[in-house]
Amino acid sequence: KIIPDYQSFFFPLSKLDLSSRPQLFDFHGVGMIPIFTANWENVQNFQARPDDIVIATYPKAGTTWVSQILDLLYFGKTSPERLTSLPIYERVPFLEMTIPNLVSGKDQADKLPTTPRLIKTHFPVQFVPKSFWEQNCRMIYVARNAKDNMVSYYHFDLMNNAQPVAGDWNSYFQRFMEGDMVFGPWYDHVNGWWKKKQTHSNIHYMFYEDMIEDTGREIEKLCSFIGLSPSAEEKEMIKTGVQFDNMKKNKMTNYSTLPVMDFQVSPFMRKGKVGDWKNYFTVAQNEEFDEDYKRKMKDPTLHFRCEL
Ligand code: PPS
Repeated sequence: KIIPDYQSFFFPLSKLDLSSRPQLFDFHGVGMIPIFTANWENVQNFQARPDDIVIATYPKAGTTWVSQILDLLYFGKTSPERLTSLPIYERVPFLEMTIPNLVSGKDQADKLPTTPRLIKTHFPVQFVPKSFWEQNCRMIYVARNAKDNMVSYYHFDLMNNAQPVAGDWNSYFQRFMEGDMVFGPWYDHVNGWWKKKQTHSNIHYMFYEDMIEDTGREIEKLCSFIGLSPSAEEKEMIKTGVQFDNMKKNKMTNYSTLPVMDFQVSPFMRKGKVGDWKNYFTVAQNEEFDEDYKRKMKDPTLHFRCEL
């Protein structure tokens, strides 16, 4: 195991003690918390390899889902034991995650024995270490409509004791629109990566809603982007393996091994749906959100679906 102490480190945080929650602070214009900035220099100096694959998302947009798909595509046949014995956060290190006295995401990524190395980040595009661009690495960005993304992030902030206090829904709703979130405003994140994609052909920009609509089709597109041609049987197995209910049951993908998350409050694999925002947004909030959204999202080529 690469990080044997991960769980024991988080154990003290596992009690619901809101006073120990981190405070959001401004970091180069982006809301951050110390566990994502403490190793900044080392993370920025990360030495990428040309075959590294970056999985980038705004938090709660489908990182774990796409990570599991890629891990299955690359290693499902050759080292299936990896998928059944290592949790997703060890197979796909979280680059900027840095916990004092523990191996950092950057060191974990350095030591990954696989080729390619699958590396997760929630960085807005301007924070991506330059070596990834110099090496022309493939990057897979997953975006999710803002309303569902907000609801998912709210539940995550309620249950994850390593995140800032979520507060009540109404204040969270305002904060999301203001962009006072860990990893900054959703709006800047999805737009920043979308713009970068126009000049960087090695970015594959995916949408959570498309994956829900037709997972098989999106796996096909991923395969052609990374240049893999799995058999029809393999693709079928992957599609089944990554269905929401199967990933929710799977201890290696459902984060139940991290006590920092209090599943009594909300599970990591919560609903996995498009349109759950309708259960949280009031009619007035929806109107306010749509008005504000129009002002912020000016690029007509970037289109999200809030329902299917
Ligand atoms: S994190 O913490 O940022 O890495 O979270 P992330 O994995 O990006 O997003 C978590 C949300 O994705 C949903 N999810 C899935 N939906 C459908 N199918 C599958 N297989 C799947 N796996 C994860 C997960 O349930 C979270 O969304 P919500 O809306 O909260 O359920």
